[in-house]
Amino acid sequence: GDGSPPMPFPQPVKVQEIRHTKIFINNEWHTSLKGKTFQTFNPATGVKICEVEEADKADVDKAVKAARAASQRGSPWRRMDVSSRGRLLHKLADLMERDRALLATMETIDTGKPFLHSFFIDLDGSIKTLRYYAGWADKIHGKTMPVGKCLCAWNFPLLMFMWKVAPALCCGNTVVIKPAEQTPLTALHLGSLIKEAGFPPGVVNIVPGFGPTAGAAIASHMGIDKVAFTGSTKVGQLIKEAAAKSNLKRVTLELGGKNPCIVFADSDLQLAVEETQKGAFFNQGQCCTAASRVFVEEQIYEEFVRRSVESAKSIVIGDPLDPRTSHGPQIDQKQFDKILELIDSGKKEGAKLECGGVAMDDTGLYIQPTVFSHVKDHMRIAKEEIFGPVQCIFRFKSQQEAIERANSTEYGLASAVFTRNLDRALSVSATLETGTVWVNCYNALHAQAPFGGYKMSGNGRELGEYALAEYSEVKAVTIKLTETSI
Ligand code: TXE
Repeated sequence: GDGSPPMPFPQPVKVQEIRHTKIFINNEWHTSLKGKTFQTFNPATGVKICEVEEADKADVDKAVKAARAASQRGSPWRRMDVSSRGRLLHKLADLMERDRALLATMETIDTGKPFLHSFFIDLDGSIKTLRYYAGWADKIHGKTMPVGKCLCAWNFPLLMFMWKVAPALCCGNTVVIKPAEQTPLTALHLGSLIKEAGFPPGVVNIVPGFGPTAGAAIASHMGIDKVAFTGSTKVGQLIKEAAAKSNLKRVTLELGGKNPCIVFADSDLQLAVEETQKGAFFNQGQCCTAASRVFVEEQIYEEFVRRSVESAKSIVIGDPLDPRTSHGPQIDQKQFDKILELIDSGKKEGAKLECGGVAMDDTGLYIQPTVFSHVKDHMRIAKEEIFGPVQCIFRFKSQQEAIERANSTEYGLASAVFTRNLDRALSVSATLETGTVWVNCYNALHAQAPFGGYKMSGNGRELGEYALAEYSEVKAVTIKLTETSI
């Protein structure tokens, strides 16, 4: 080497006991008013990790009261000057850095995602999002302070928490957040860090619980001004309906996708193979941005499929806490069954199963990375969000045809174009009906760049300067002057 000491490789920590399992309101830990708890499981082993206090409507009411009180005129949060608000967000980021290995371990135990992914992707993204919005706190002018509320998915528990909480706090809001029932642990640990960082009581409240109870109570609550949701399109519709029927609260939705990649014959073939496959299999395929439809120009089709299969077969499946592992289990039995059922439909409808297609035979919810070639647009695997490690490869002849097929879906979250011709990359990007287009790369997400969907992939944008608009009200105060100079 160059003589410098080797970089210490991050290692998971031994988690003896989960310390934070209760409802977090007013910087304090509460038991559920109904006295209920629910269990959270390690999807790699099926073993119960712990019991978590279950929030229901009454607990949500309590959290909303706390959030409302914390944003009253004259409250410490309202009186706090904006630079101090930014410093608090930075302080929270410092604490997350201190507890980074622990948080990454907990995220891995709760979701099954490989430890190094938790450490380098989820933690890195969460901390960067916090710091990005910490920087914005003293650069926003003349906004009022509504109360916000967020509901999160289980595929990126910490990251989704930060994508919502960081811009909301940056704008001076107070929040009530319900993590997904499968993955409450890291959100609850963050509760302890929020208290330690010195946020006033009630600014952030965390209510672990289920969708039809705690989630629905939030969506229809009269005391909540805005709800941000990440999850399925079906539940997104329920939330918008509940918002409309209660107090017309603002809603932003980040929903499913069926994201197309268009690979032209003039692309860097190896790069396209690697990026589209990472896009398909990252997080065991449990990404709203999963590269689930790969359109490949006919001249390079066979070679593209050959290399994709070779690459899929080399993926290291195993214990997500083992740093060598790059592919873990699916989140739960329901998702596992849904994925296998869709794989089966692909076989029946005549797509060619190139590799994978089955579960691993030992314990846990592992599914082998699966590649289908000769997929046709009418098949279910071409239309439905699979949310599992399944790559579908299609063949196309002309640019126009590829664009039309890419756009012929009810979704519009992300897409990608692979070509060495930048002219073509730009003109194809302009025609793709998706909130994000990646050129010669995939899943390139940054705290600075807006993210969100066209069509049924959602409403509104998260991240970047655009997200600030989602967490603030604009007020025009017009003053008639009685004296005019000159
Ligand atoms: O999602 P749900 P599920 C997609 C993916 C997956 C499918 C089902 O295709 O296979 O959705 O997953 C809360 N009112 N995505 O069943 O049900 C729930 O408690 C209010 C895409 O896990 O949408 C949880 O916090 N809230 C996605 C959250 O909604 C309700 C990420 C997500 O659960 C509710 C996850 C209700 N009536 C799944 N019902 C993405 N965009 O990345 C449930 N919830």
